[in-house]
This record gives sequence, C-alpha cells and structure tokens, in this order.
Amino acid sequence: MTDSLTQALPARAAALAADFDRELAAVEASRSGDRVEELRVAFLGRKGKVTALLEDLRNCSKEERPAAGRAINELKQHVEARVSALKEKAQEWELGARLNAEPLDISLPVTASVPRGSLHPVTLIRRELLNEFRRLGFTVYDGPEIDYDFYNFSALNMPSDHPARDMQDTFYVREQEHLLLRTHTSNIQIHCMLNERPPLRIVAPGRVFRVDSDPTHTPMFHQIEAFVVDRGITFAHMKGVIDAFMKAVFGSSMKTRLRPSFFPFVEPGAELDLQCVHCQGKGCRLCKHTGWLEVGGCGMIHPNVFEAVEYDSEVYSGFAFGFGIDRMAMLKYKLDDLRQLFEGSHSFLGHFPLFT
Ligand code: FA5
Repeated sequence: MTDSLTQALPARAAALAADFDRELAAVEASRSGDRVEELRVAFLGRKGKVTALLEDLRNCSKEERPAAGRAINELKQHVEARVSALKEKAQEWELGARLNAEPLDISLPVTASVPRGSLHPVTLIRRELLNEFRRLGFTVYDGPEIDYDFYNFSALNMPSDHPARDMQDTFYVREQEHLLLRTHTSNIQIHCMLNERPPLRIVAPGRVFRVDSDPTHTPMFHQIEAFVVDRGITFAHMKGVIDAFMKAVFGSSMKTRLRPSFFPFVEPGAELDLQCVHCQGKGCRLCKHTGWLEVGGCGMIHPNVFEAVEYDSEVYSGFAFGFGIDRMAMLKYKLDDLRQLFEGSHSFLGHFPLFT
C-alpha cells in the first residue's frame, strides 16, 4: 500500500498540475477575485490538494523521497506563482469593474469653492514702484540685509561716535565684528558706487530692520532707495523724479511736500511727506493730526560719501532718496495700522488682487 502510494506521488503531482492549469484557465475567464481565492484555498489551503500530497510524502520510502519531494515542490511553486500573478490581475479586474460601474466625467466643473491666494500689498506696491522707475530709465540693484557697519554707517558719513547713529536703533548680529541687520537701504549706495562708475541711475528695494514698534513703525519694514550720480545733477532733478513717480503711483491729485531735514549722507537734505489719505489732510490719529505722513528722506549726496567710494566730488554730483514702501502701501490701500501688513491674516490679505 505504502509502496504503490509513494511510487504514484510524482505521477499524482503531474496530474494535479494539469488539473490546476485547467481550473486556473476557468478562473481567469471568470475575471472574479473571489474565484481566485477559492482556487488558492483548494490547492494551497490547510486541507488543499497540494498540502495533502505533501502529507503523503511522510509515508514514502527513503529512496523514493527525494524524487517525490522534488516533484511536489515544483508543483507547489508552480501553483503559488500562478495564484499570486492572478491575484494581481484580480485587482485590475476590480478597478476596471468599478470604473465601468461609476463612469467619471472629468469635464464637469468643480463644485467646492477653492480658496485662492493673493499678492501681498507690499509686493503689489513694490512692483508698481519698480515699473515706474524702469520706465524712467533706472536699473534695479540689490544689496545684503546682513551687512558691515562700514556700508550701513561709516561710509555714509556716520563715524562710530556720530550722534546721528542714535536715529536708528540697530539689531547687531555680531557686534565685535561690526556685523548688523541693515537699518536702511542706503547701504546699497555704497556697495553700488564701490562696484560701478558714474553715470548711475539706480533703484534698490529691500527689507530693513530697526528696534521699533507702534501703529506706524514695525521692526522689519521695506524701503526703496533710488540714486542718480552724473555730471551736473541738481536738487531740481530729484524733485522732478520724486514728483513723477509719486503721481504715477498715487494719481495726479496726490499732494506731496518736501521739508528741510538732516541726514548725514546728504547735503542739503529733506523729508518727503504725502498728504494723509485717511483724513485728506484734515488731521487724524494716523497722521498724528498733522494732515501729512512722512514717507522718506532725500537730498544731494554728501561729498564725504563720494570720498569714501573714491568718486571726485568736483566732477560728479548726485541725489539719493529712501522711502518706506509699507508706509506707501498703507496710504494706497487706506490701512490704519502698519502692523496689519505682517500679521499674516488670510481675511485681511484676501482683499488684495491676485495679479497686477
Ligand atoms: C532713512 O532710512 C534714510 N536712509 C533715507 C534717505 C535715503 C535719506 C537717501 C536721504 C537720502 P528714515 O530713517 O527717515 O531715513 O526712514 C525712511 C522712511 O522709512 C521713513 O520715512 C518711513 O517711511 C520708513 N520707516 C522708518 N522707520 C520705519 C519703521 N520702523 N516701520 C515702517 N517704516 C519705517
């Protein structure tokens, strides 16, 4: 009994392989995932046909066992490989069946409202200012936000003991190395003049930093610096440029005024005020009841600055101005607190256009 069984094992394995292939073809034709699983259980399950053959191996004689074991193992590997390939196919059959059952119309419009971003008001006004400067023939220049005392102060006619340094409370990065966060974009004047030769027509926007915080002051804010250096440049040229671009940005009815003022790097120096848009010059909390908002300083470049960059002040003259971009955004978009610009509130920022 034992002998006939064991002798029959390789032949039974071959017959089972043929059975399996037949059933596999039928399952494949049915395209049913459930039938794939039934096939697996029937052949490889605990009470499956291949498992039963493996159990019969125990009754096999020592001599016959290697050949019988090899035949059953080959059968088992064949069945496992086919079943696993069919399982993968079954996933595709299911996906296909689902897609056919619920067809998708990808041309249908989206019903849910998708929140859209917008440009930050400072970005909007900076773009507008730069477009106007480009139209007037200026070139855009960039400079470092972390800079040495030399560019931010000393070369701008503010030696270390100069009282004007108190006007700008400074964030020092490494005080011993004279490294600081620039307090104004005027540092770009020095970088540019040391690298280029006149004639120059430069505009330089950027972030600046000061120890400052109230409704019209923030510790980080944006300035736009512009300067022109050539033979025969006068204060009248400066006034003309400032007028042209303020009118372009705020409209021809915007009133401006220049007040004499002091900045160590210009002589003569002035401050530019724009009429307060909140109260139309009548006086309110925002303009501290003066009717005007200061947006920046300007003047003729000081001969000591030219000396620091080795330009001959007998040959060249120039003007420079630096304006607060955030202050201009505040006026343009009628904001009553500068700090709103930097709070990151979506409901506030969502009011501004997506593109210009
Ligand atoms: C300057 O920074 C000079 N560098 C401007 C200048 C350039 C003068 C070239 C002459 C020639 P001032 O410290 O006044 O100047 O700053 C210029 C403008 O920056 C101010 O009028 C104001 O509009 C803006 N500003 C100053 N501090 C702040 C602040 N903390 N927050 C927001 N805006 C500020």
